[in-house]
Amino acid sequence: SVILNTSSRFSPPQGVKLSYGTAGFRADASLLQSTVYRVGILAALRSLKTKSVIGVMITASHNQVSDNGVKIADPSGGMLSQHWEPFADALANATSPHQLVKLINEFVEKENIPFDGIRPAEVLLGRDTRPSGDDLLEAARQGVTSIIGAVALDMGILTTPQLHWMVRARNKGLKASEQDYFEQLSSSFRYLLDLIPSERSKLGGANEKLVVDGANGVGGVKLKALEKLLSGLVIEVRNSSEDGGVLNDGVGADYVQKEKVVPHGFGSKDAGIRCASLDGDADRLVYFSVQPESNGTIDLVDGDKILSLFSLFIREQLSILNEKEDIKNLHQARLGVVQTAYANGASTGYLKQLGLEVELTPTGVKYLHEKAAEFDIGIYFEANGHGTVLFSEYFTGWLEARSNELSSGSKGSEAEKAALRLLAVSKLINQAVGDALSGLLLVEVILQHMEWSIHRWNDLYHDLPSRQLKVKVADRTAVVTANAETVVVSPPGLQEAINEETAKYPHGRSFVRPSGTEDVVRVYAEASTQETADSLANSVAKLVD
Ligand code: 16G
Ligand code: ZN
Repeated sequence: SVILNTSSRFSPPQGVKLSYGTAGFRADASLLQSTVYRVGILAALRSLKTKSVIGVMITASHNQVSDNGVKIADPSGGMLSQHWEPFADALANATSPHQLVKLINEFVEKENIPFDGIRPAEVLLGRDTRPSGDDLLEAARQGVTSIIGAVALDMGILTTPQLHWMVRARNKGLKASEQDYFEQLSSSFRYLLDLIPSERSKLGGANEKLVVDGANGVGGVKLKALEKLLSGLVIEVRNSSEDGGVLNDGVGADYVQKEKVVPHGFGSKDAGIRCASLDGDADRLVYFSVQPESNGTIDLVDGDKILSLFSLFIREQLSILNEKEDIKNLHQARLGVVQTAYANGASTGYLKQLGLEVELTPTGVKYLHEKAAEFDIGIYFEANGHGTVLFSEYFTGWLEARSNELSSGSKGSEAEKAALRLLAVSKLINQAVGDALSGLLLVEVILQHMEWSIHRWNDLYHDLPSRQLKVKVADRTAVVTANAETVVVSPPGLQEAINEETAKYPHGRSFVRPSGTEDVVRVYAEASTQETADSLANSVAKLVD
């Protein structure tokens, strides 16, 4: 069985109950040594069980710099199987080394985890720029290597999506270094640029420079490295981690999306320019433009609008494919889009009006990702800017076969170009998890393809005014929801009361849900004006209190 010689060095914090939520474990960094060590153990076991490479990422995303966190990337590069989450909780909360070893042995037996030494566990470790990351990475390394024969590879400072991408690539037997990641993104970006119809001027509004807010984190550093390999796009990065600002402090995608104001380092001098903002670990992306003569107010182009842009472009390529008869063995690809209840009602209306299949899931990437994977092409986005495009293996196989035919001599019809574009999108966009860097490149190339400015893009539809509030309650688990968090089933009577309030407002919509990352109940409301959205949110918040 298992030997844990280092476990006594890390004892869990007293009186803190940790739970592996939508974002893994997250807490003040000083509380996390023992948890991260135990997640290292879990990752090694997961690697043995799946006979694959597993990832451990140390980050607390958009949280303040003193927090940190840890989460696991499964063999596909996606989130840890939900089936193992309760074991993660049990491990993190085990109070003694003895209890820890007992839990592990029981779980190894129950899950039939092979200790035959045929394939040793292998775990890739990454961290963001938080100062606590170094020590926590060491704790993770010790956790992994406490399992006999297990190998931990320190991949250093990375964005979260880079680590997920590497895990996925390793398990597919592909090249998986950071340089390989940069090369795949930059070459598929170049390829998409080259496929822009030549009659288009390539001098449209999207060709001016893009200014990016790096949240004072890892994303800005990596974007600068990536930009060196790019042609056809000029990027200015502000708020990069080496600029000295505080991580996520008045900067970053979460701040910009929630507050709807410019991040530090941006102001009226930037009015009208195309700007983007990454979050602290670069798995979220939003765009914005500074309103002229404003006090820092912005036009926000959020995840819903990125989803809409991707949907339009992909739908266009699919319909070119479907129109042309010269395509042999045409596969009618099923395209689906996935949102959460936070998606602005105007975006859902717009997508449905395009004739797209729109699905709703609960908040949290694992739910959206799972749903999107049911389609040949599944596009998912949370309004907060986390999302990606998933291609089924069947469909990429079909596209690849088409592109091979093309390279073996045929002329390059419109339909073939559409197939090549889709194939390039499947390589540019991170198939493991939402990735601000790959998402940004896809936005940029689509804007150039369409010859659109950020304003033209933002005008696809107009967001309904909305308001988010949070309510501190004694026990947030008392609020239980159903139907992708759109209705409350407990406490009894609450949903009826919400319905009654909502009915008073034209275009009113409101829902409440317990947060997965904070000890609060969140309230969302939208209505036809900002005043009425605010007022609806306030009345619903009172019902929860
Ligand atoms: C986590 C989730 C994010 C979700 C957010 C909601 C992942 C990787 N991240 O950050 O998708 O939007 O939690 O937070 O799943 P909340 O539950 O506090 O509202
Ligand atoms: Zn993040």
